Amino acid sequence: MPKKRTPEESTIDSAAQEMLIRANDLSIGTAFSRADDMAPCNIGAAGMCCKICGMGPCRLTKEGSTGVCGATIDTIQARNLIRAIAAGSAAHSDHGRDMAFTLKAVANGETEGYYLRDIAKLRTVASKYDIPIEGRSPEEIANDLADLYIAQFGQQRGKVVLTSRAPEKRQKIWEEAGVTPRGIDREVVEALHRTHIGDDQDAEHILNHAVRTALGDGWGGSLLATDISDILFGTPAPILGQANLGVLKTDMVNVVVHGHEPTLSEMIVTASQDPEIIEYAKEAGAKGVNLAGICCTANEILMRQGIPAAGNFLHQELSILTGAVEAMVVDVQCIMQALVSLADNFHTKVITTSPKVKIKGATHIEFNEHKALTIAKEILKTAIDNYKNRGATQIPEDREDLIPGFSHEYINYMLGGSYRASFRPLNDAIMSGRIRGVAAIVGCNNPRSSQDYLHIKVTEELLKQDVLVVETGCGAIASAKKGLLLGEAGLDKVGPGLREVCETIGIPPVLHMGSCVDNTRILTVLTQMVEEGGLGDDIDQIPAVGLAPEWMSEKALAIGTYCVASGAYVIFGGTSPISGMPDRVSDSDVVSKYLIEGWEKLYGGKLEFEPDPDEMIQKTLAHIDKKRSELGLPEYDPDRFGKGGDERMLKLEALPIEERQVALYGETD
Ligand code: XCC
Ligand code: SF4
Repeated sequence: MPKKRTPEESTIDSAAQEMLIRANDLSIGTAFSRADDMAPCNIGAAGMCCKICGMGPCRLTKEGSTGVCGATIDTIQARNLIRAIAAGSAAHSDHGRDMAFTLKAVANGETEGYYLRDIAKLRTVASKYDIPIEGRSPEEIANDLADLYIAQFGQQRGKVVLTSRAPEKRQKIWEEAGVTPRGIDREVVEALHRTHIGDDQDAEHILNHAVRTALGDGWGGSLLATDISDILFGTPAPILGQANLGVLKTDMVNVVVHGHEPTLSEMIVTASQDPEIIEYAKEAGAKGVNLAGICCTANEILMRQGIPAAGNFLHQELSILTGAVEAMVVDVQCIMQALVSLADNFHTKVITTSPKVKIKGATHIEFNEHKALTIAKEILKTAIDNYKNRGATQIPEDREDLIPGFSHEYINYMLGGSYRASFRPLNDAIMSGRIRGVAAIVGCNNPRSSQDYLHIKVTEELLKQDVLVVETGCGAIASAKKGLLLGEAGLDKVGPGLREVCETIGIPPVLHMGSCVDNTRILTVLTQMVEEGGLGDDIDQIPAVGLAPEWMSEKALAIGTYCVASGAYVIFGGTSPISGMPDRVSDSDVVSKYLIEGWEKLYGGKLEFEPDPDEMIQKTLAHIDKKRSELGLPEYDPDRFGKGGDERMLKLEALPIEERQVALYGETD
């Protein structure tokens, strides 16, 4: 009999625990209970199964065995991994494609309800590609930018133009390794071609194309998605928000938006504030419409509009379990098919909206940008009409305040002010050792581990060690629910040097930078830190680590890969999809070894799977300290700052810049 975990073992979130008890009482299954019932296939989990042709599936469970075609375990693991990375890149980038088409349509006046909101960003981005901006209307510039971005998908030769935004040295590394992406779609297609039966059968060669594919996502499809989202909906800046199931309201029509693309969710936000809709809700006996987000849709509208987040990935079912949700409106990615049968137990309507995504049994109201506002209102009216069918509800009280919205533009501005916006203070704080280094902690929830546990454990420990943490995706929502995204709330849990920096600038110790597509903001921050000077001349020299403690999606693997290729050390928690046989000696483990040693030699970054959170933390700190020492920075000293450090710093700050630099870092040439 598989072991059934208690609610306390399944999640550290008390709202989730409450809903799991309710699910149990009502005899309703969730991802948590299904994970208990369904042991993962250990052959597939370790990447030892190949099913890409009809001679198989072949399971390579014995040392030295091969598939019917002769494929070795290394080839099979590499092929499985690149296919996952290709799927993840495709998902992100296809989202980017839709954004580019929307931008084009807005520029040509063909949409309803959308505007060019951030003209300054439009001009900044356009000028990176020498698109003329002087004397032209925003629409003309946007039209050119949209054309350029749309062309990146189908481009066959040359290089994806967004890669020119990486540090120069990095671009050369990619050129030399032959992994500069030519066109976003081309690399994904080639990944599929190469892994057809009888094609690329050299694990390292396959994995290098995985890098090229992922770079087309990180420095292509995802980066342009972030650019366009900011142009159309505004570049995020800090705003007060709330997170967890307690944001649902008993006396309002609750509409939960779940998925990824802000084109849908932003329009639903607009429609929910329309007097006609509010009146319609009042006629139905409710006080109005209450919107809440799940997953990255939550992040998109949270950081721009302050719309509350009902929770992260594993909260999608739990929100319906409250009985208080009139409609769950979904678009693409991370939407569990289980929602529809779960919703059958309540009055909740699951509404699919993307032409790409239908779920059997769900209501489909197809969205398109040409009639966006009209469709958004129709969706909300469907939800309001459903209010009268609501039965008994149980909404957990849990709800935390948070401040999201730390775009790279805002970080730049907040550090230096509007006249001298710069990354200098951040670089200085790292160079002096006030901040030991930076950790980007991102990614999903996974019901195979306790929800949020790994994420919070790693985050809290690194904060104590004076590591500044930036977050995106469902990981950011985990920290939000824990109250770590608030200045005051988190600071007593933070090392003394980092605390001083946070207090001086007035920021939380964990910066919420957006959705998963917005991991590109982290790449941009790292690039700007390089350009600011003092931390080496490329991303791999910065004392920084990327972590995805509870990953589950193929997109996470794509993100991890493009971060490694950008120079980062990336650690994934949970299980490794390339672990192979349990008794394998590490020397025969070609694929894992290549992702660590081979990639480090080529890109300065490496990809590791580490299930133990304490090890994750140790490896992160060791890497940060190693990078500090390679840069010749003072060794991290936990007692240097804090009270005593304050006085010293005040004295230092009174000195002229040259003398201050010498006092802090010694003579440099
Ligand atoms: Fe999906 Fe982006 Fe993972 Fe969350 S973190 S479960 S991918 S929603 Ni991206
Ligand atoms: Fe088996 Fe080779 Fe076919 Fe894979 S490609 S299923 S290893 S025969």
